[in-house]
Amino acid sequence: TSATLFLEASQQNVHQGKSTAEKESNQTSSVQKSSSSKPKYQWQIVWRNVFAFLYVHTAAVYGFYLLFNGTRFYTFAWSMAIMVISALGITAGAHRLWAHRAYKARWPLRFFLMICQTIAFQNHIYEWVRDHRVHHKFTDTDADPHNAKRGFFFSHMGWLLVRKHPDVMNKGKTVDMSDLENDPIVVWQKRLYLLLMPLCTFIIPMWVPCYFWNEKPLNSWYVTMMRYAISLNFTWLVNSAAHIWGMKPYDKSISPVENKWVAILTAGEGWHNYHHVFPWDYKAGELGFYKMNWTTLFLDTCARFGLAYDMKTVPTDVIKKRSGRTGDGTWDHHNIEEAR
Ligand code: ST9
Ligand code: ZN
Ligand code: ZN
Repeated sequence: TSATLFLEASQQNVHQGKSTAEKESNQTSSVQKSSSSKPKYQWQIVWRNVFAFLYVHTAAVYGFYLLFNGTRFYTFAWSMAIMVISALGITAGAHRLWAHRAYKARWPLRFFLMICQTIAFQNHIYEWVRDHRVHHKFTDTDADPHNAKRGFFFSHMGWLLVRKHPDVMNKGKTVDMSDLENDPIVVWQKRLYLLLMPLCTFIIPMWVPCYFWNEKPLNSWYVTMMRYAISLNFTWLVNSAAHIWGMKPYDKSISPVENKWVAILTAGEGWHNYHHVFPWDYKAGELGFYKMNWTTLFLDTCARFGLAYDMKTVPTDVIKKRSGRTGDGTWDHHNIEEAR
């Protein structure tokens, strides 16, 4: 009868109301405390990513163990070579070329860097660049995808484990991406990413040791996981450590710092205070210290062969003036190392 229907309906409402309340009370435990003036918003954990990264990191530790227990040396050397190549795809490719347009590249170099970037599995170029441009435009705010104000863990990997803050989407819309939409290599990679990425990141790197020097498939798999986990963590250090520990010779009002260790581990991407002040410099640092910036060495070599051109950089007097005006006083062109 209609009376029972009504009763059932209202009971359902009560039930639904309760479960929503329960959900909310569960979530309040993970409410993010942002600066007191800002309204609180709720984290939404993406469990798929939590489990995926847990697996990658656990498998990486086992891969490390296997390195000393039955893995062939060639397999180790191969995975290190793959790591270096994938790093170039991120530093020279996604970062300096596509995100910042710090130089121009002929199509064979663009194609090579696109493949390298695919090996790194850090999302396709278009998505990587969009997040990165939004990071530069809205650094240290809620619209920054890996806002360093939310602490080491969030800016390191936590931001990949939760849904993005609404500001990232809303303010992110103001970033122009038309140059990438007009680059056929970027568009092609985006379209085929779900096919290309597993091949380039996992299947081919794992198959080569098995086929060419009879590596055990499981050894090859876990060492591949180790290579991927290391390259992710090194990259993430730019967003975490290089926004926390170091000097600010160029602009003391922003969180990015100069961090030598991050530069060493990321092929030259640790000179992050400079990079945020002069993002269009193809060196991503003031000094082309090849020792700690071999991405610059790679790009200079490409330029010598005509594959890269229009390399943008910043004259020292401009840097000097800017440092004098906004730096923390540690800038010194000649003994910048001692100052650190
Ligand atoms: C990874 C990336 O690790 C690492 C980047 C590091 C960058 C470092 C930079 C430093 C310099 C370089 C250093 C190199 C050193 C190399 C050394 C190597 C040895 N703007 O994202 P969705 C909109 S990836 C504008 O799903 P959710 C947009 O409409 C690791 N709009 O948000 C979008 O739709 P569509 C592997 C934006 O649902 C929609 O929102 N990958 C923006 O909140 C939904 O977007 C993974 O683990 C924006 N910025 O999910 C996957 N963003 O795309 C991780 C979004 O259709 N990702 N919109 O246009 C995910 O699972 C999800 O993105 C999520 C957020 C759960 C994190
Ligand atoms: Zn940054
Ligand atoms: Zn950048």
